[in-house]
Amino acid sequence: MSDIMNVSYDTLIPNNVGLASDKRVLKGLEKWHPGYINWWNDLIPQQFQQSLIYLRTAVSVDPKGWAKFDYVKMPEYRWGILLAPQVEDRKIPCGEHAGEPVWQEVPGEYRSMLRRLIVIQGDTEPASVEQQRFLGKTAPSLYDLRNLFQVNVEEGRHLWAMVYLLQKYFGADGRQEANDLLLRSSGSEDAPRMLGAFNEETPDWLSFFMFTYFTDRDGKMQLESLAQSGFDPLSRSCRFMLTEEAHHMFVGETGVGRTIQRTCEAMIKAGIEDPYDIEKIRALGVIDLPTIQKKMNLHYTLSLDLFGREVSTNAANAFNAGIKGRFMENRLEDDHKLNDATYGVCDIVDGAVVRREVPALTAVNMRLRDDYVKDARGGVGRWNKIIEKLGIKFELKLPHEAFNRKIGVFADHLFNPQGQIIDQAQYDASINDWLPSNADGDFIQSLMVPVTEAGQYASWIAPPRVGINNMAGDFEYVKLHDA
Ligand code: BYC
Ligand code: FE
Ligand code: FE
Repeated sequence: MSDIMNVSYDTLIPNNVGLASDKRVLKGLEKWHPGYINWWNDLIPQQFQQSLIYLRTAVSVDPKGWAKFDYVKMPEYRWGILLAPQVEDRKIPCGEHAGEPVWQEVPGEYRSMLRRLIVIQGDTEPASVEQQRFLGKTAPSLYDLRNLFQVNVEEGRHLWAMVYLLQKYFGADGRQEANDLLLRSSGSEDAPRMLGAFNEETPDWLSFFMFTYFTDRDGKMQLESLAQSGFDPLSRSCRFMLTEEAHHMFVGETGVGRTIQRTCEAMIKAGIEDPYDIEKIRALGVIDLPTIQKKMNLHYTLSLDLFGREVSTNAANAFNAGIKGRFMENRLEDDHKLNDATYGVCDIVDGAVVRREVPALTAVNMRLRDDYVKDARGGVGRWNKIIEKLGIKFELKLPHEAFNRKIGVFADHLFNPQGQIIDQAQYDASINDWLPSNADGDFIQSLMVPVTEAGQYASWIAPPRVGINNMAGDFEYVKLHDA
């Protein structure tokens, strides 16, 4: 593997892991490949499989020039297996083995823990593509359609990344897990995806943007933690996945931002000042800000559930083993062992939400969630700037973490978005003001009409400020194949 920067295209599966000379793994992956292609072909509507889409493909792991843009038919996308360059003399960054050389092979005592984390990570990737499978039919522009498919093919590649680790390092049970990743499916009754949020629907484009903002951001946080793993192949795999992840969150942030912008512009043009004048605003063919707030409440809280329980022995074990670190573990300044440290976790005492100190080792999930909340706030601030600049009096706010939760200490009680415990009657009376109702969903659905002319956008969303790869405003991002 002299030249890790360059990707070999001489096998069916592009890679920088020397697959050509690793016959066992190459064979395993070639065996897995048809099932993957079938999964893809069954999932994505046929008309789009034939279309030419302006996609970026990872062709190198050099941060300065890793991607190439070109028209591609999706089934011909080169899903590659790419690891970020090895860091020389890298040490296990945390836990009881902190400071020892990283593992290049699976440490036997942590095998099942490691496999479980890789399988969970792998499971979310195809799940998101399944959740987004119907959106192509209602894309508000060719630009957005291209972005959807870009995200989808890269989530497909992330699945490949985890399948490679399973096949290379986990033998027969790894191959079994790799096969099972194609058997489970989002929302299925018999074989659902593993984590809650990945069995929810992504019914419309506003949900898609919220999902890529909030849920892909959980992906970012989890990948950052797994990039700290003492199991070096996992670390390198996740480090490269993170370079792709940035675009997914960009799609989310700008998508929501453009939606907000269009709403505010339409209100001003029509002389509507009150953001709660919902009927009038909706009649303009845009999504009112309170409904955008409700969508945000939903996707944010679903994503919070993905951090697991506030106090978790699973998380403590993974950290202590050096299998999963904290966010930016290598930049933190403590002993990286957490033997005596404590951390404040959310809890409920006498009906009020409080922070309670617990051993920091058991609070690793809570800490990552705290880091996530900080990270997620940034974009909300930028969305509010758009509203403010256009002169509308309205502020989007992240709801309290206790609201609408299914996992952890908050799951057993009902809360309002301010974080106060409420009873069922209060909840029922207000829930339609806090989460999207069926009527809200129907209204948004009514706006989801496809726009397929280059440079044109649906009524409810503003054009982007810059094109992908600096393309002009009327660039044809997708050459559609007639259905
Ligand atoms: N749903 O001790 P706890 C992405 C289970 S997203 C269902 O807190 P732990 C992407 C839990 O499994 C990133 N079950 O668990 C984004 C456990 O069950 P068992 C995906 C849940 O392990 C967009 C029990 O409850 N990657 O990449 O500390 C598009 C006790 O909980 C849930 C990862 O998540 C839930 N939400 O924490 C595409 C990284 N939460 O084992 C892609 C790998 C908890 O007792 N995963 N449970 O039967 C992990 O690090 C951990 O498994 C979790 C859970 C943080 C998810
Ligand atoms: Fe991903
Ligand atoms: Fe992603």
